[in-house]
Amino acid sequence: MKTLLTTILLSLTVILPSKAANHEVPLIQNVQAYESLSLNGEWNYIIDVQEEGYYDYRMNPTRWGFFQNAKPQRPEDLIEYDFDKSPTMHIPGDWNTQDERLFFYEGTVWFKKNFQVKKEENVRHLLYFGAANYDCRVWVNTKEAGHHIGGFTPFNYDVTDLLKEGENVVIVKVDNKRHAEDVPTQIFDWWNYGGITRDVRLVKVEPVYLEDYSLQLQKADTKAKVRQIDFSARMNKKEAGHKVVVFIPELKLEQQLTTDAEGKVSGTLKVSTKKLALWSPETPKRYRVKISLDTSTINDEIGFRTIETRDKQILLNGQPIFLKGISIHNEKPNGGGRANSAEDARTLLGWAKELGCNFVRLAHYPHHEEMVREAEKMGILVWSEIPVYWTIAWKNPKTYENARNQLRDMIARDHNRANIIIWSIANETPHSPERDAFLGNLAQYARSLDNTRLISMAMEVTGASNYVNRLNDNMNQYVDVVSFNQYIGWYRDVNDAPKMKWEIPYNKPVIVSEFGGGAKYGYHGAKNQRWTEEFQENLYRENIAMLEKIDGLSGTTPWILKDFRSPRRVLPDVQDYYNRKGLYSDKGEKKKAFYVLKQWYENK
Ligand code: GCB
Repeated sequence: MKTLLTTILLSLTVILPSKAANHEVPLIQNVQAYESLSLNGEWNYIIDVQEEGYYDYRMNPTRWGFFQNAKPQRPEDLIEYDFDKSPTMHIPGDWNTQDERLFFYEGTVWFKKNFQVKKEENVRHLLYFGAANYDCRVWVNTKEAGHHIGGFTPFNYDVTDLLKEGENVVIVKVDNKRHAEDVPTQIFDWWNYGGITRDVRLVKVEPVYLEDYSLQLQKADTKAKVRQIDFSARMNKKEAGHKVVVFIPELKLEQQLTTDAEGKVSGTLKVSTKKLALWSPETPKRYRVKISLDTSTINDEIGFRTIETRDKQILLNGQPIFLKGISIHNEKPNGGGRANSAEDARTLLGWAKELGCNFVRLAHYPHHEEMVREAEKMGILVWSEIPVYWTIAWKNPKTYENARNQLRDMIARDHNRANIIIWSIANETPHSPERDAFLGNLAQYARSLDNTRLISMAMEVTGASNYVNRLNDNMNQYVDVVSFNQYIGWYRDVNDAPKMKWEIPYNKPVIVSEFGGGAKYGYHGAKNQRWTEEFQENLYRENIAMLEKIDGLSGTTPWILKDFRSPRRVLPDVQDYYNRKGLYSDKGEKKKAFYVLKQWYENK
């Protein structure tokens, strides 16, 4: 018996130190509604090319890592780093544009910030990161809070038990090295901006709080006299008997519910059709909503609308709509760098509005939350996507789990935003049975999380003989809208757009999710001269005329609003590490093709 116990204890001591602590809790809905301490601002950082601060010289995780934030205690102590003597950079922010040594860097950087906490009874603290790209480990007062993978989705840790009264320290290790089994994979056509790229906050919650809630207008006949709004909510604890009240003052709607043993509630609010102003691009009406759990209340502003398809049409609030869109990367409007504020969002979306858009494709990963929120206020519909892009490791179960988590968190963050109408699960993926299984499962998972919106993905057409382009993708059965990217006039068939025909053999609406070509702002010449604004202008004219012939065309999101940084674009004097397919230059100057698209949208 004694020997058995000793064996168990011994094996435990072997296992315990290497087991990562995990304080991660499901993402809190509407984090902005809570009182919180912003941890944005200056953070000390250490560039750690060989991950010296994490692995020992045998590549085992070291107990003496930089997360210890150690200081020499005696004159003879050897400590070969010092956060407080290291430089600082602004968080949120990518490291590439804040330190010229890091412009092309892909690896590990450590960050440190001190902050003050007042411990209070009946308060829990969630440490919330809007996003960190890509692989991120967090320590609070030298204790590991958790490990998160994925560069564009938020995550939060309940760090209550790691905090102390007074000064606290948070240390974050971010690694943006690329790997074949990651999501996205090793190659992608955008800049791999590293770091803590979105806001960090310490959020105050009560011991029992609403982890999630949802308000969603039910679809109905356009003649229905009464409309129904489904409400559901889930607490962080599985406890029955808590009181939840949802209240929409302007509509005088209120419902009181009591949590079940799962800590959940659900109900339906009924409102007369006449009274309810629907959210739409023309009238982006949002209602103030108060949601209380026992004695605490949070506020949201929620719009009500329906989105569905009928044969080859997309119906917003029961009416057919043509989606006048543009694709956007989440990059700052002037000069590059990760966009990370409401102001960046307003500028980018303002440019899309000037183009006449009612729709944006936020490619190729979930954008900053403010992109969605600002678009909602401005009446811009949104396609939101996860970075399942190109050659994903379809057979790897960990890769699938990673993609699934990113999908879950994208939907968890934004499912109360009325302007999001499409969840996109992939972009330009090479066909194979493994890819079909992976994407088929993802599509079903997306639908299980949110069956009120449309599902799509950017597919590819295969060129057939005699100028026929055919869409043939097994994933057609999983999507509500068939979307595809095509580059006739740029990568293919430079002069052939007028002769092209289309075969899209599915009775579903069609979105052309990309088309376009490159031009350097200010470079002029003949329309067959690559990189001139005239070449791009002509390409847009010919493409638009060609796309108009597609049966069921319900929208387009040309590639792309603005020139964006990409390591794949190396041509000197023209690209200089920018993909030049923008209708605006990276500085926000309009190219000639801008006016072609604007005119088409004005007449559509
Ligand atoms: C595509 C990709 C997009 C690229 C674009 C291009 O098909 O979806 O990410 O940036 O083409 O410019 O080649």
